[in-house]
Amino acid sequence: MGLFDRILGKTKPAAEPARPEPANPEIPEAESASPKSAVPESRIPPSESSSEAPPAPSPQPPVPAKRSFLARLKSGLSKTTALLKTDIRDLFKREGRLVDDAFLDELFAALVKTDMGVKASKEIVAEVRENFRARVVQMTDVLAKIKEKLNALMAQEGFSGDEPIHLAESGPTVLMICGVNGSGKTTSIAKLAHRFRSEGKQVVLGAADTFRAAAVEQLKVWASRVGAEIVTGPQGSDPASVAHRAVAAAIERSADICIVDTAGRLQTQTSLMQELSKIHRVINKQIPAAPHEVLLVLDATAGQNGVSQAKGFTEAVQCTGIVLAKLDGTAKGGVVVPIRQEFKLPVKFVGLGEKLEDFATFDPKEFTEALFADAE
Ligand SMILES: Nc1nc2c(ncn2[C@@H]2O[C@H](COP(=O)(O)OP(=O)(O)O)[C@@H](O)[C@H]2O)c(=O)[nH]1
Ligand SMILES: [Mg+2]
Repeated sequence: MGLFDRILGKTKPAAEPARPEPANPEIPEAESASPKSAVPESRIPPSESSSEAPPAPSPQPPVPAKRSFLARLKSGLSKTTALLKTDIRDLFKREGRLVDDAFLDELFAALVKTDMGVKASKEIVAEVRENFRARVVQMTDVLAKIKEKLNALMAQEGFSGDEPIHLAESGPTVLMICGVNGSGKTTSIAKLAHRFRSEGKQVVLGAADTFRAAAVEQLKVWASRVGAEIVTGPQGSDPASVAHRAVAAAIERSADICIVDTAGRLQTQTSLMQELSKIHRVINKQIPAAPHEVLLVLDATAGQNGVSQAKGFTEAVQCTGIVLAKLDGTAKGGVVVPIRQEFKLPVKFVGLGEKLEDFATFDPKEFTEALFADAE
């Protein structure tokens, strides 16, 4: 136990810049529900929002071809794969290896290191024990069994991975994005907006991270680049009001998609979590089925820490899925497994870099393939 605790203990909680809690987090909703605010003064057309000339948004083929997706995923997961590869190869230094307790312990340690969690690692080891105990096995046999078990562990009902976003039958589809500071929310919004734009959809962004002026500026630049409209509010203003105006603008413009950014917060900051619920309520008052998706953006480099974040956010607002950002920067890519196992929350997208294209829908089978790419 000590060994595994130590292995897991290396995952530090994500450092979070201290953020003062607002004195009065519950600003009356009446203000934001005012019909006057339906025409946002601060809504700016993309061409005026940045000095950079935005590229003309042209409808392109939407989703990248499967092959390029797998290649991208493989390169994104390369750090996790390299770790696994080294550890698993080390288990098979000799031709074949006897599956005994020592082998199973080493295998467990290798799996846990990827942050797939003790539970999943134990289940995989149990499967290997059951199938190969006291036998001399080749690496390929064990790998095939590990992949099979991983796929079974990650199998999720009701989510095919084809269209990860639950689209509204009519009117705008509203997506609300939440997560801790720096997890990759704004970048993921830009990537999502880019994806929708390339499908020819009209997108309105709501800059409801009113906490930092820089956050609004960052989203403005992205809006301009992807050709989306943006609704903003003054720094420190009520984020629910910005969210309200963004949805109102999307309705007024008959836009297809409205994506609402929110300020980073810790799942332990009660009043900020209440603020998030308020944004959710305000959006829901405008469109009864909205927000159609509440996506929690997790930083894959935080590994297991993401699991407790998912719990806190899901309690405050019903999250519908996860965007796992920064998968390219970590050897802890295995964290997808406990997130899927423990929350029954689909990992809908993965972030594989800082560019707009570095984004892919998540498919568990491809994930397993990529995780063990070239290990054989
Ligand atoms: N390598 C990598 N960096 C990312 C990814 N997503 C976001 N980032 C970077 O992470 C940092 C924080 O992202 P940001 O979107 O501002 O986070 P937010 O505070 O949650 O809105 C920025 O430097 C981004 O460029 C990703 O998938 N891969
Ligand atoms: Mg942000």
